Amino acid sequence: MSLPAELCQRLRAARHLCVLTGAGISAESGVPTFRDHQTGFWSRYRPEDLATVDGFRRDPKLVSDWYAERRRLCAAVEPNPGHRALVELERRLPRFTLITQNIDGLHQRAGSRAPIELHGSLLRLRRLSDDRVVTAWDETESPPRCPETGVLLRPDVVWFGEPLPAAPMAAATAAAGDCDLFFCIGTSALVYPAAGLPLTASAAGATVVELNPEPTPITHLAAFTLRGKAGELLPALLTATWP
Ligand code: BJW
Repeated sequence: MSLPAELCQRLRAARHLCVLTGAGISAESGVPTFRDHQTGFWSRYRPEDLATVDGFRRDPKLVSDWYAERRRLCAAVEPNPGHRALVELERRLPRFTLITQNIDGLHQRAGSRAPIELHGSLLRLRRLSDDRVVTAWDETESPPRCPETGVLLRPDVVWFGEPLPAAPMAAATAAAGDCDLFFCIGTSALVYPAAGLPLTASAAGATVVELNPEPTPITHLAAFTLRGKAGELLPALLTATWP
């Protein structure tokens, strides 16, 4: 695979690499993306039924079952070479920030140190009544309820119309505004505010690089666009940069 020599040079010299990942980085592990026309979640389900609080209030069992099924799937799959290449980049560069929209925990399982989770995590639930986070519950109960109070538990994720958690969003915005290289990997860049981060980086003077088999609305910002699968492109980029 031939990769731009200038990109390898900028990566080798990077002071701070900031990476934003989306569902595409986990696709090669066997986790469906959201918007793929054949296999994406939104080709089979309506986002307003499964990824809004109104959908949850209407049918908590349907939504809880969908997240329980995703928890089982994610527990059964493994991080792929794309996740692992990011761990290697973290090890090689003086400063590295990983921001993910994914809730699957695969970056952590690959060994990434402190990924910033913008959309929450599959591995936590929280009480619908007061947002208190719960890490242990009866997985056979649907919808699950708080063991102490009996109130409904919802996934600790960010649904449409909900604000992103303040501290992770602030850390992500600060990193995007203070990096010299920004990689946008496996995201359709359609969902805000995460999709605004490459714009923040670009406006602050960073070189934006897109790794995605398909063009996206942020492609025009990218100085380099690598078309292909993250699990192939990232290891190849590592080898080309540090032969
Ligand atoms: C590969 C590959 C391979 C495939 N290798 N690549 C501004 C403008 C317009 C709208 C808005 C706006 N600001 C806010 C909004 C509204 C809304 C929004 O953005 N809507 C748009 C869709 C129009 N945003 C929100 O509602 C957000 N909240 C908010 O703004 O709150 C404001 C507020 C403030 C104060 C009070 C109250 C409110 C919240 C958004 C939450 C998104 N939630 C979800 C579900 C999370 C939990 C879960 O996972 O179940 O997050 S939706 C879903 O989309 C999920 C994802 O994280 C997110 C992004 O998807 P992603 O990761 O990009 O996946 P895909 O499938 O779209 O793309 C995959 C890509 O991979 C593709 O490009 C492929 O080509 C590529 N690919 N194989 C590399 N091997």
